[in-house]
Amino acid sequence: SIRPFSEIPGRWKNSLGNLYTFWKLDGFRNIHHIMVHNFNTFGPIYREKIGYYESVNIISPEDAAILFKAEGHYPKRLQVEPWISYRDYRNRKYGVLLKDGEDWRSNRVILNREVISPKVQGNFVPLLDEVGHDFVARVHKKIERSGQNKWTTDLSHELFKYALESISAVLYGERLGLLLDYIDPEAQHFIDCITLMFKTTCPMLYIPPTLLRRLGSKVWKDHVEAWDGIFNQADRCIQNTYRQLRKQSGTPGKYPGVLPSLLMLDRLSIEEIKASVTELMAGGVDTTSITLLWTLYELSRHPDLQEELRAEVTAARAASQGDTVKMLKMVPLLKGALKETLRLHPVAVSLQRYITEDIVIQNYHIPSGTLVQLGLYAMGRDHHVFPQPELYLPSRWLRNESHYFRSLGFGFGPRQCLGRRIAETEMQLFLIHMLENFKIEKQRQVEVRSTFELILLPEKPIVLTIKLL
Ligand code: HEM
Ligand code: 2DC
Repeated sequence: SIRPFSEIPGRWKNSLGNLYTFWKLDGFRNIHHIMVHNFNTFGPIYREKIGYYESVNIISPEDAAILFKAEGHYPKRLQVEPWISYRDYRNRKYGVLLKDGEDWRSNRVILNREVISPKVQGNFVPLLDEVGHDFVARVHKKIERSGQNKWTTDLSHELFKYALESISAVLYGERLGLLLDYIDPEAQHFIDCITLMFKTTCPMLYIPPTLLRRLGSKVWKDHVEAWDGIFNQADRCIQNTYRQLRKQSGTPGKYPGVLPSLLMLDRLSIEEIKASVTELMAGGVDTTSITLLWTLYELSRHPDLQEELRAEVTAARAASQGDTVKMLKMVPLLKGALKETLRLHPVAVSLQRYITEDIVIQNYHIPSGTLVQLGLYAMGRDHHVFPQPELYLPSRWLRNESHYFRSLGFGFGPRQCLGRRIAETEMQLFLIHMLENFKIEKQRQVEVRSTFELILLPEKPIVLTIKLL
């Protein structure tokens, strides 16, 4: 018989005590490891309450399927409270990231057409391909200057610039020029603000930001400063595009970018467009750059795999005869590598939904309205779900092993990542260009773990050596 909600195992009775233990364990930065530990202790389902934040946690793909079937017509994930507080504080509109209900859906449907529908990918490819070219040219220059046929570096800063250049090209149809020698201080400030914004979000997931605000705490002030920097920079870019559009200075026939398309479509208000475009710009930097960094790290640790991927890319280049869109359809192992990176190093530690109907998971009754979290990091490393989970094996995504609810790095369904198509295209093109030009090698055998700064990041710098082929 089905067991009641109150019998789900876990520590959910003393929320303040849990917050204290969590804090002592440095839980803010280790949430992913704590989740793995909890699944090991309690099994495939547990309940938890830390501070004001209560949830049921699950780990298996079959349970994820039940969860997403109960997400309803307006899927709602955990609200990141400090992000909401900032918008309210500064009187700024929510974009698609923070909206809910019909308001979310009506905006999302319009954005989908311009950002994630298969028909727009072809528009993004030439823009992103050019950025990929420029990145390679920049690395060539760095190698030349080193006088050693190689360049050893922590690539993260270069990757942040690559990602910002890419997302800006797609959003505004224009190049910022971040891959040139001159470093634009405004762009660098924007990048720093995003990092600070993510970092200062973490403690406020568990302590109400409105309380921290009244206490005049540093973390709230830093958070406000970070978002102010993000919005100011995005406003400048948006104003710029808007002015140019009014002057009608676009080239006929050329894809103008996401923002001009939205403005010309005229189905969202300017304020709504601004809010969502700012979210796309801010969401487009750390996510793809860190995933690429992890991928290069894995390639450096697996030289044979790197050769195999290079062979796939070379063959696809030859067979596609200059048609880059076609080429992207001929690199399944490369796509497997990106899935494998997100399995071991997901950007999001969990996926969450408030369920809109009663469900039964692991034979426990869960009432409608409950926040249910799928432990994405824990699932990716669970040997019940992935045989030999510790191995980086892109080919596991080609074999007919079950992929049922296993590839969830971008989330699921109508509320999945809006930037998914851009992110995938950008990352595939980056890797294609890198593999065609360079060999990636590692320093020593170092195992790098993840740390939670709202998104999961490498706990220490990853130093790689890039060599001419
Ligand atoms: C939402 C992952 C890149 C913008 C999400 C979600 C995940 C995710 C897991 C939540 C989905 C859900 O709840 O089902 C990733 C990963 C990325 C990436 C792994 C890259 C490797 C990007 C980029 C952008 C972006 C490049 C912007 C261009 C967004 C937005 C949402 C979102 C706006 C909220 C969508 C909504 O609520 O309707 N992302 N993301 N992401 N992402 Fe991404
Ligand atoms: C963080 O417990 C851990 O894609 C929390 O591009 C639950 C949670 C809720 C929402 C998740 C967040 C986690 C991680 C970062 C995500 C976010 C939704 C969107 C966001 C996954 C798992 C992200 C990085 C967006 C950010 C866009 C923003 C900068 C404008």
